[in-house]
Amino acid sequence: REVRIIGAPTDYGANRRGVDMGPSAIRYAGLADELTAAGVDVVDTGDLLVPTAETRDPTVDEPEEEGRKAKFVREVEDVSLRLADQVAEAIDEGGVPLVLGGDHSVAIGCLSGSSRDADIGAIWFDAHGDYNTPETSPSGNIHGMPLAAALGYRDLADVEWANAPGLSEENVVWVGLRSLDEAEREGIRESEGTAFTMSDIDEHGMSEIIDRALEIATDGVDGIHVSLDLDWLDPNEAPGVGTPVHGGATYREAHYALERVAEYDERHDGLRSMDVVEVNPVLDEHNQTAKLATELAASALGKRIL
Ligand code: DIR
Ligand code: MN
Ligand code: MN
Ligand code: MN
Repeated sequence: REVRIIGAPTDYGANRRGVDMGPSAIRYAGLADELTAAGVDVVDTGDLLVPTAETRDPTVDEPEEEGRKAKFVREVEDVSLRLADQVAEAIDEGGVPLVLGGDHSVAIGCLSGSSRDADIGAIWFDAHGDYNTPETSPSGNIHGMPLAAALGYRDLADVEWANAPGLSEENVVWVGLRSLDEAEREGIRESEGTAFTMSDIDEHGMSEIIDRALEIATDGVDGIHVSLDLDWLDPNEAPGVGTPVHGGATYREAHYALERVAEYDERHDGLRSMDVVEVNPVLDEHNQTAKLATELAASALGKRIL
């Protein structure tokens, strides 16, 4: 199978500039070679054209009502629509799209493209829930909203360009949560998705948690989308992210989880699409986080130790 790399160099969704350099940093860290060594055919389609944030006004088209915030919503819409088309096209042509962020708002286009003609589940490897909406978000940053947008949650229900038609909430699994905003926590508690926190991983171990995550995400669907926010890992491993949170997944826990994704894919051909997001080279140490992103992508796509 062909893995199709699609760069999405956005930084509309986050408040730290630099995450738009993620695709370059990840390529520079040797992604194509790493994937080739993992035994897959790699095609790099280059980057989406993304206007520089400084040339845009973040507040244009923000929801009018008081207390609703979604910065750069017009730009995120434009990128999401084009990205969704590319993701859907890659899948149509028999490939697995591997989208390089950029901030986590790129997951909106991934999920909507991946679920265009299929029922999908999603595994969300992230310190954060990304389940805010313009109403609940304290930051107004869309990188904290992609799952809520894809699921059409609350005030995002009518935002059609952001909704992922074939993604059902029962097949959404968060793995490694440790930082939630207040309203977001409520939302996740009430959601039909399944949330595994870092405490769950402490208690049961990554092996059991990833087992359960795969079982839930893949139940009754055509395939899954895997979203990998590098801040899922502990900042000791992945310092180059905009919103680091202590107490994250270790290097081996992360690899193991993604190796299990590859194993599932090998048996069921069920990894439909993947994104690797929030790598910020400006905050990184010697491209360590980008390097880790390439290694983890390779693990998910079939790299084996033996
Ligand atoms: C925060 C941060 N919950 C927000 N979210 C992040 O802005 O909504 N997601 N960093 O990965
Ligand atoms: Mn995220
Ligand atoms: Mn995060
Ligand atoms: Mn147990």
